[in-house]
Amino acid sequence: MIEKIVIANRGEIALRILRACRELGIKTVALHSTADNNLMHVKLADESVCIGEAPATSSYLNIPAIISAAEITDATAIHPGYGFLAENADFAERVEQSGFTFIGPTSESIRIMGDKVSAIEAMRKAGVPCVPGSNGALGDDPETNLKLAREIGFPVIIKASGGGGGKGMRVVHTEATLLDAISLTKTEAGAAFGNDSVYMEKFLQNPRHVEIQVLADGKGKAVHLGERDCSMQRRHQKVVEEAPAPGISTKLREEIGATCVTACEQLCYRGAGTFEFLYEDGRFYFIEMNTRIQVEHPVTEMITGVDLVKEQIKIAAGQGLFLRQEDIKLTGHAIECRINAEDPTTFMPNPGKISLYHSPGGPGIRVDSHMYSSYSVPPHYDSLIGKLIAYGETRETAIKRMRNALDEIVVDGIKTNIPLHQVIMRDANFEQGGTNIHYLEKKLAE
Ligand code: MV4
Repeated sequence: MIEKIVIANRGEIALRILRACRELGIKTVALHSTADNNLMHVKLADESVCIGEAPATSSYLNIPAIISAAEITDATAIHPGYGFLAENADFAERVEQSGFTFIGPTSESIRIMGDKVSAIEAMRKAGVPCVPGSNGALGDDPETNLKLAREIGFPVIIKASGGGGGKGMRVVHTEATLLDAISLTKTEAGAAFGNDSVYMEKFLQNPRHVEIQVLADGKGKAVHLGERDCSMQRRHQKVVEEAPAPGISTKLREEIGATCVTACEQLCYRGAGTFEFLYEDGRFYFIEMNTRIQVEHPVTEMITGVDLVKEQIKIAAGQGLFLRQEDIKLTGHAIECRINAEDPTTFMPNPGKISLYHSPGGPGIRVDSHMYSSYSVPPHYDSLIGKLIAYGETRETAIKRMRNALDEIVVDGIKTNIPLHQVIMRDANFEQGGTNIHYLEKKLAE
C-alpha cells in the first residue's frame, strides 16, 4: 500500500482526501501557500510544507515546488484533487518520472481527454454516442465548412479543441455568420490555449447536463456508478447537483453506463472519471470526459455507498478494483448545494473572516467543508467554502432535509449563496425535477 500521500490541493477537497487517507492508514503531507497556513487539513495533516506565495501560480500550480515537497517528506504518491494541476498531463508525467505515484489516470489518458477533438474521436470509436458534428478539427476551406454546417443543420456550435467547461465556444445561427465565427474562435483559442484547433457540433437548445461516474483499474476492467444531474448552473458554474438524474429510467442508465464502461475498458482507463453528456429528448450526447475526482462526487457516494476517493487511492496503489458492477446498487436520492463565499444577488466573491460557523445535522446530512469559526476565506482562490449534501430514500425527502439543513446552517461574517439555495430548494420547477441548463439563469433574470 501507499505509505504517505502528498495532498496537492486546498480547501474542502484537501480535507476530503485527508479523511480518506486516515481511513486507509496512510500518512499525509499538506502542501499549502502562505495564505493557507490556517486551512483545516493543514492543522490535521501529519506534516505540512509551505510551497509558495498566495497566487496559485506560485504555489498550487508550482510543479517543481510540489515535487520537491514530495521528495523532502519521503512521500510516495501525490493526490491532485480537482482544479489546479489535476488535469495537467505534463504534471502527471513529471510526478511519475520523479518516481511518485500520480493518483489519477495515466498522463496519456489525461492528454487524450484534454484535447476535445481526440476525446470525441476516442469515444466515437468506442461506441459512445456523440453530438452530430465535424468528427474532427475543422479545416480552412470555407465551402467545406459551410457544407458541413448545412448538413448538421443550424444552429451549430464552434468549440475549441483545447477548451472545455464552457471556455472557447461560439454558437452560430446563420450561414452568413459561420465563417467569421470560425476564424474568431480559432484566434481566441490560439491565444487562450496555444492551440487554434476548433470543431463543430449541432447546438442542442435545451439539454440537461447529465454525467456518468466511472471507476477503472487501468487493466481493462471498469464499473459505472450511475449518473449525476448538474443542470442547475450559472455561467458554467454548477450550483446544485443531484443523483440520480430525475426521470432517467433504469434501462437507459444501464445502457449508457455500460457504454461508458466499454469505453474505459477499451482505453485501459485508470482511476475515477466522469463522462459528461448533454441529455435531450431521452438521448445522451457525449461532450467531454473529466479525468479527475469532481466537486460533486459526494452525491454519487451517498447513493452507492462507495467511497470514490478511497477507491482512487486503492487503484493507484495497484490494488485493482474489487467492485463488480452487480455490487453497485443505487439507493435513494442525494442533492448537493455548493456553498460559496459570494454575494447571493451579484455573485461577486466575498472573502473574509467567518465570525461564526454552525454546522447543520440530522439524518442524511453530510457536510464537506473546511470551514470553522474564525477561519478567514482568502481572496486568492475559488470561493467554494463547503458542500452541503442531503440524502433521502426519495428525492422529496432529500429536498426536505436540504431545506432544514439550509435553515440550520450558520455562516456569519461573510456573505454566502445560502439564501440562493433556500430559494432553489423551494422552487416549484426544481421540485418537479428535470430542469435544463438554462433554467437557473432564466429564473435569476426574472
Ligand atoms: C454544448 C451545448 C449545446 N450544444 N454543445 C458548455 C460547457 C461545455 N462543457 C459544453 N457546453 C455546452 N456544450 C452542444 N453541441 C451547450 C453547452 C452549455 C452547457 C453545457 C453544460 C452545462 C451548462 C451549459 C451552459 C451553457 C452551454
